[in-house]
Amino acid sequence: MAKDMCRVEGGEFAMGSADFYPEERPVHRVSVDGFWMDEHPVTVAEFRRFVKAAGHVTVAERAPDSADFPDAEPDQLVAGSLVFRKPPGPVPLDDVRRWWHWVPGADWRHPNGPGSTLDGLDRHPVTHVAYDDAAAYAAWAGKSLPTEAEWEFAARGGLDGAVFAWGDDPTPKGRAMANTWQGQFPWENLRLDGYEGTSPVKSFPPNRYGLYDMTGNVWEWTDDFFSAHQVGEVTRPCCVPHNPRRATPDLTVGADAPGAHLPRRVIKGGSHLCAPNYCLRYRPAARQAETVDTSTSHIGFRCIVRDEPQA
Ligand SMILES: [Ca+2]
Ligand SMILES: [Ca+2]
Ligand SMILES: [Cu+2]
Repeated sequence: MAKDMCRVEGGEFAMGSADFYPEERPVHRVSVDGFWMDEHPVTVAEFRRFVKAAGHVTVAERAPDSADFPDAEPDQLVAGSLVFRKPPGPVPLDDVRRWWHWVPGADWRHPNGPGSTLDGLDRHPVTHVAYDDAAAYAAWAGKSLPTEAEWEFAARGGLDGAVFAWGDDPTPKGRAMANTWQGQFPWENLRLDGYEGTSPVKSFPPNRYGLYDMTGNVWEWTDDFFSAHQVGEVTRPCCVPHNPRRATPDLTVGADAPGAHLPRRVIKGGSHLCAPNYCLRYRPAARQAETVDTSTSHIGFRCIVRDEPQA
């Protein structure tokens, strides 16, 4: 198969978790077919090759359409992206705008905003990519974005029911197993894992399928629309749902938030900004809704190649 991909044999697993956030419930059996998966998130260097070859312009590099944001002032309709900025001291955790800033001119080439560069970041995951950018890359590469079930099955690496991609101990033998946040989010980053922001891919051990950075480093887009609870749950033990999907948007999710009319997809795996005091989401079961046109400094993606259906 293509280089830098890992084989994930099909199988059945317990999807979700009963022990953390409500959107991960209920735990239910799911099966998936086999596939190949990128061994690490798509890097800056890989994304640059795609942009050069395909001439792709990312969502963050285009001014938002006024039709999508009828209430916005014209000077707000400029290209940009969401950048995390560490506040100087403790802040209440009830408003993400205390650390997420919409920065005009931030995009994959300028991950920290205008003036920032990609120097030294070639092997870091690409960031500031919206769902359409990830999907365009996948199509160009002859690959696909994983469904949520495929992503979670791969992240678990065969450790059915474990809390983390490597087992139940957050730091086995004191070792950091993923790039997350240690200290009090969002102001105190102790960097016990060695990294303040994103890290070069493969800086932490792979899971048992040979996949790196599944949890932590950057969140990863999946192809599924978000629903408030796990989809495909069945109560009859005879019927394990096969790669259950949500293929149509649920517009009731986030209906009271800005951009409520925009569909939301599932992102998986948490990021370098996940800290136990705020967001313990560097786990295979963790899931979050993200509006499809959103790009940030902590979301990237990876692709899969499904087996040809047998005739
Ligand atoms: Ca870190
Ligand atoms: Ca990840
Ligand atoms: Cu998080």
